[in-house]
Amino acid sequence: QGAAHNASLPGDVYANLSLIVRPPLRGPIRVTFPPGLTLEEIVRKNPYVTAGGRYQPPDCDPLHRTAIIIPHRNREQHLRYLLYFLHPFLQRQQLNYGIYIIQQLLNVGFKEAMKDEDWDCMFFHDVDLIPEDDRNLYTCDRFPKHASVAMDKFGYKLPYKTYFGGVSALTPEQYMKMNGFPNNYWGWGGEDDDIAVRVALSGMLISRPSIQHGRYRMIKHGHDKGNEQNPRRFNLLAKTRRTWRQDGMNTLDYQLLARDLQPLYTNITVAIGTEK
Ligand code: BGN
Repeated sequence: QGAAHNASLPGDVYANLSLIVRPPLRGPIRVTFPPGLTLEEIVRKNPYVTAGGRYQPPDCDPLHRTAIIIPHRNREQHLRYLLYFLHPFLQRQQLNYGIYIIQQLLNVGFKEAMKDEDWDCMFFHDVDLIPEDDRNLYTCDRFPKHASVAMDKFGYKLPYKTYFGGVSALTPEQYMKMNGFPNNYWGWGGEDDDIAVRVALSGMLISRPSIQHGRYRMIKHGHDKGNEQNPRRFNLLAKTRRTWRQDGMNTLDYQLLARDLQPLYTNITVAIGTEK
């Protein structure tokens, strides 16, 4: 670090330097929730984050451009804790990143985020999951990636083999290849399973980080009012094979109401009609 005249250094010294000057990752993160945390405090702790929750490393040229898309409704406290951990986590990974909050469809988040920047990776992130190891890189793989493989609520292992819920990441190409995500799931449950089916139907596999790195702590919460279990999810899931080409990015229909550049995130509000 701090090699002032490295232009004159021989090659093997360069190689050694690249081992010393590597990303400031820390590995395991102790996740505890500070009481009375405010957005102002998070802003103060992240002086390089710019309007709309955007960041670029000040001292290097980032290799990766990652958009984080967080669906969220009436979960202010969860969002605050997630932002508190996520901003420093992404900065240690030296990413060019942006954080987007959407109220409804993940497809809307995808489309609106792509208007800002040529992102090469989209992370779809539950609002109540905090990553516990920064070696879990928020970059994309050759196949759609399921990142939250070890959640505390499932005993730090997958609840079932095809589980794709929590945190997942796709390149725009992978996303479009599977026609994005479904638009017709309302309420809780099934959408993540539908997405896993789409991945397979469009001829892709699922990539995953190791169980040591893909660890997440869930913020405990009671029943979520206004997000009841969706009784139609079994039916919808049974039909995905027939519907995925006709339901997704190619049938996305909404009206943009607001695009609000908050200090720590971009807030997207749209109108999408009601359940059909
Ligand atoms: C599954 C849910 C997922 C949820 C996981 C883990 C459904 C579809 C009908 C089989 N799937 O049962 O959405 O992420 O549990 O909680 O309900």
